Amino acid sequence: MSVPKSRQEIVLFGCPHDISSSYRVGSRLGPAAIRHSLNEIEDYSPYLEGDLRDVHFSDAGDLGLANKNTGDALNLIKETTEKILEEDKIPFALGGNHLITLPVLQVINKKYKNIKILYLDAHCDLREEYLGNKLSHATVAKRLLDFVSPESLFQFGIRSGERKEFEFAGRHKIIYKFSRKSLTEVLKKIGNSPLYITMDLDVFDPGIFPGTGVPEPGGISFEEFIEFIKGLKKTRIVGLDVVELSPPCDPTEISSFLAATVVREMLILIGKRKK
Ligand SMILES: [Mn+2]
Repeated sequence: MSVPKSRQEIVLFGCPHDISSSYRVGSRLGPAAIRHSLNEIEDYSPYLEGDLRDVHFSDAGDLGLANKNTGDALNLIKETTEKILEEDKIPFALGGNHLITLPVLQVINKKYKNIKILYLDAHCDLREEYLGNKLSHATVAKRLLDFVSPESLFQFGIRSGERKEFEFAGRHKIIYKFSRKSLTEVLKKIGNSPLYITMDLDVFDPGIFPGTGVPEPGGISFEEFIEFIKGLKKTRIVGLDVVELSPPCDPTEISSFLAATVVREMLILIGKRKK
């Protein structure tokens, strides 16, 4: 099994796909908005005390998904992830809607056995199908369970879904309270296993992050997010994504700046792993 090295390159790539979004589309514009804001904010993070300029990463740009149907879009995301892994780099996908997580993890799951998934989101995403569709941003967690066991999926920030989804999550102990205490419990279960982080930005409270397709009240604060990722310093992150920024939903651009800050923190978190 390939173990990530401390100076392993992280490759950002945009997946501007939102065809399956159920309500407000626009997350296809997410990657471009994140890049734009990332350019504007400071490189230095006073939270993690690290600098983007010390992180070994590159940006592969956006995949050409604009005219592709869902199947073709997912295949192109898969092929791209395969190439990044072949070069022994860490894929960091920018959404797009949450469905883009599926092809990335399908590929990662083939390379790394015993993959664990941290799933930050407002929504369970545990429906078998949504609006007659098995491949949807509202079913993506369920699709992951087609090839990963429920004991390997850890959801945080969840506050919206059908009764059936919460019952399923309860039976399999998938949902955890958003706190350092729960995270510590989960990190014990994860141990040194390869870890994938999928971050649906709607986990944040819509008061600070209105720029998303399906906002849910009662979300986390930025400070809670920072405390959370500080707890991840010793984990073995092998891939990640940040999804569901929909720039048209927030003309003030506050959401884009928050999303870019999240991406900066994630890059620094991985870049700062002990040498
Ligand atoms: Mn969501």
